[in-house]
Amino acid sequence: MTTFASITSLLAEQAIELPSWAFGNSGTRFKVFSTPGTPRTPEEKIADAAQVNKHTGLAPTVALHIPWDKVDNYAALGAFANDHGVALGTINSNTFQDDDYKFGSLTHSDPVIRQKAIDHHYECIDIMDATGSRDLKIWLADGTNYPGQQNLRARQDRLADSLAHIYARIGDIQRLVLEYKFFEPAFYHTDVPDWGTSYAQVTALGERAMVCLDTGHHAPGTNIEFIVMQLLRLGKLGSFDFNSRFYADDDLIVGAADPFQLFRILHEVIRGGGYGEGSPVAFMLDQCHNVEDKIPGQIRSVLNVQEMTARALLVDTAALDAAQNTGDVLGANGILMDAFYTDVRPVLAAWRETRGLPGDPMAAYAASGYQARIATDRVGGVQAGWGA
Ligand code: PSV
Ligand code: MN
Repeated sequence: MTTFASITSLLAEQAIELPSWAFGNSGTRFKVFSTPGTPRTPEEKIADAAQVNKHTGLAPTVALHIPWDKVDNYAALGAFANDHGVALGTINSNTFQDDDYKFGSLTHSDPVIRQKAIDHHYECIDIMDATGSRDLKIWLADGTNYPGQQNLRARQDRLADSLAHIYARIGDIQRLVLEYKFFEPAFYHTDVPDWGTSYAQVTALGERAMVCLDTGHHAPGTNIEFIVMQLLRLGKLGSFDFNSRFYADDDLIVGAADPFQLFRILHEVIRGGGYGEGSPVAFMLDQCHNVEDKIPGQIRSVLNVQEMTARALLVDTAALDAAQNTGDVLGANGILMDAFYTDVRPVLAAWRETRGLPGDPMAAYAASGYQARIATDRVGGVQAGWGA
């Protein structure tokens, strides 16, 4: 039996990157609700993200989305983040909100528009140089709605060519991570629909190009942990965008819809060497808080990841190997379920306190008065929202 004491040093290594856009307003195509205290600037988003780290010790970096988080001076923004106890992380490009990209960006048939999309990525790499960010994350909305609308193969070839230009600009200690999504906003086909396509494209680029797995980007019923295992096995799992879904790309709090799936994913991550400080796998959240308060929504999210990581670390792997190798079907399943059903919340709370953190970060944040303070202080200006 694995004990909690034996996993705390690994738990202490956990770092989960927060998305700046989680702190802005978001919604559906039907309505975006505003929330008192919503940040108006990238600095205010970073200040809010720092609250999550302050109460949990789990979220030392913040990902930016360009142009949503455009500022004049990125080095100054990085210094601002440092002053708040966090650092800037992944830079996300955005080629999905400009009229020129109606029929595609990196895959577009018009070389002028394709170059514009490539240039946007060059700009993102310049920002990475200024912020010290390691990862450029690319998600493309490129795709089509109708059979016959476009030449699928030509688009794939143009994508490979565009990515090669971007990759050539990536610095020695930087990486390109390519995210896949099986549909939306395009409904007939997307140009990077699945892990296999992302894998094929990044493998052609080189070793500093990896796959990003967004847990919300799969068809219902997909065995995501199998994909995790395979990408780790191939050495190409670069990062996660964690969130949870009931139906499509719901972007809900990770672990809320299906905690068991999160546990299974983390079990494969740990087994495959994807966990811990030396691992190439970056844990990130990609979520939107449409009706709940955003800062506690992010605190809940990182705690969910921590709780399922602890349970996955508690799996008795020696016993599991033995059961698996002797064909003990129910024994093996039982060993996994024993870990999954272990309530780690009390021991995690006590352990947090030994590290100078609040045992109950949700309660500590609620008691801090920060939410009321930002609601009072942040009056006027334009609240950040999805796309702003
Ligand atoms: C696309 O659905 C996505 O998952 C990509 O990661 C984007 O950058 C992010 O959402 C923005 O909402
Ligand atoms: Mn994502």
